[in-house]
Amino acid sequence: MNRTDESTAAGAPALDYRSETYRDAYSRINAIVLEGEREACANYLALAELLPDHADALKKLSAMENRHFKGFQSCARNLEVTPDDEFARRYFAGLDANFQRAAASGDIAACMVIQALIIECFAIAAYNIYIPVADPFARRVTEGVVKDEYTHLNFGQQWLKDHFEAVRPGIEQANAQNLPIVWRMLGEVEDDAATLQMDKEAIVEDFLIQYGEALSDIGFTTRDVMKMSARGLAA
Ligand code: Y39
Ligand code: FE
Ligand code: FE
Ligand code: FE
Repeated sequence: MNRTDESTAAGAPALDYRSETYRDAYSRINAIVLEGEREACANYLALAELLPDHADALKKLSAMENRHFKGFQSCARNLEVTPDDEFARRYFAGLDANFQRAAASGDIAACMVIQALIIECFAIAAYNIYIPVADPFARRVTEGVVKDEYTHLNFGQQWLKDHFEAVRPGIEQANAQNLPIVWRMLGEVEDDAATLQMDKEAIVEDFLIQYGEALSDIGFTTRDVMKMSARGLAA
């Protein structure tokens, strides 16, 4: 390996956060994050409507997502990047349509699986892998955000656990329908993520740890967790 003193401990070349290449990839990854945060903000408000008993807590989660959105907007401004919102809307269209359909039919379990389990685990995995390679400004922002995302995951996890017997088939169905979409989404931005020195396999691994821990806490057996996590993984 031809390492210079500008390379990192792992041997990867030093990132030039200001380069055209980095900022071009960032215009898509940051836009995805912004679209995700925007939708998460709306999704928790939709859940507040569906769960009046938890409305106050859910509105607080929604407000946190709105702060995340603003934080990541400042990360783009800091690097003078214009997020590719068009790309991001298309990117999230499948998951968003499934959430909207579930919300419209009052399927709270599916809403919880899509937003609070799958999307939150996706966020946690992506942010954990991003933090060590982020520019110093974005690193501070993301460190604050990822703590909140664990709170969001825990909220959905607790609700699904409290209703496990009733919602078990709904969780399995929502998992089967939405997990393959997430694996596809990850594949779609693999190259842009690599430009940011975010390794796809590392994101998958972190996702599987968070998601598996959540499912087993909710009440699934190890065998269930394995089956459910593998849905669409190799596709
Ligand atoms: O709960 C939340 O805040 C989640 C909406 C945010 C998800 C952000 C998705 C990030 C995907 C980045 C992909 C990098 C490879
Ligand atoms: Fe968030
Ligand atoms: Fe969140
Ligand atoms: Fe946990």
